[in-house]
Amino acid sequence: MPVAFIIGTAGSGKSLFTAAFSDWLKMSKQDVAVVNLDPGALTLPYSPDVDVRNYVDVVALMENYGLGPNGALIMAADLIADEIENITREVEDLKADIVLVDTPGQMELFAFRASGPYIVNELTKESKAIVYLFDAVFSVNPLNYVSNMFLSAAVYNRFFQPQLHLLSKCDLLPKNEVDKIIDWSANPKALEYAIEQKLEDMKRLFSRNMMRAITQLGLKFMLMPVSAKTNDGFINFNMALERILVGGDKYTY
Ligand SMILES: Nc1nc2c(ncn2[C@@H]2O[C@H](COP(=O)(O)OP(=O)(O)OP(=O)(O)O)[C@@H](O)[C@H]2O)c(=O)[nH]1
Ligand SMILES: [Mg+2]
Repeated sequence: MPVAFIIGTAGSGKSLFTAAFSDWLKMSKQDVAVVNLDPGALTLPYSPDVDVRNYVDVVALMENYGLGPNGALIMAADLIADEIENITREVEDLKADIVLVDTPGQMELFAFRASGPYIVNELTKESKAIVYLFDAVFSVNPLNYVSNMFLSAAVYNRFFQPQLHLLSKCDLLPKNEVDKIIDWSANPKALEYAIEQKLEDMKRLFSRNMMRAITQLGLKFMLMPVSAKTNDGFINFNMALERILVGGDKYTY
């Protein structure tokens, strides 16, 4: 079963995108299952088919081990890795044609510790994709944009899976701002120009050298604009995802 992992910095819109895109796929008669991998989620905008909160209880970990919230989340991530066989069986039993996985709020918990890549590898041996969200409001500033490029390059370096990049929450920006950010992602010269225009001194130097380093690595971050409020951009995104996961076919015939 093909699996897409939705990743992004805290609050970048992972859960709402998972909710909206899974609903959209269902409307197109696609057999989709949704997995919540965030042990710290209090409420979710969708009903998960498989939920790691049934395996670990972050509040209990805090109480029983005297941990703070982040220590408990780290412990939870390791416990989830221990339960991966059961979680995988639960996911497989759903026999869905495409699985969307909503990942933990704090991206570093999933991406930068051993358990995340382990979970990604164990959950399916079939095709998978990482979907990395750039928050549109945060990305308006070239400094933030470059920081996010750096983070998504770091995520790629952890998973080495096909990675798609979304500009999330596009409904919150005027169209010309969205177009500008999309242009930065397609055209390094446009980004360099914005860095020269908007940033000064060390921030300019750092941002320029960071973006050049990433560009020289051959990493491409063509952003696709989406909104989980209006479903804008879902058709384009889905075509790209279908190409990666099922060779351009539909998930469900
Ligand atoms: N306008 C608008 N708001 C959005 C969109 N996507 C998410 N939001 C809002 O952004 C906030 C964070 O969204 P979430 O989906 O919880 O983001 P998340 O990445 O799952 O957050 P954590 O798991 O807590 O890191 C919520 O208030 C959402 O309603 C969008 O496409 N448009
Ligand atoms: Mg979330």
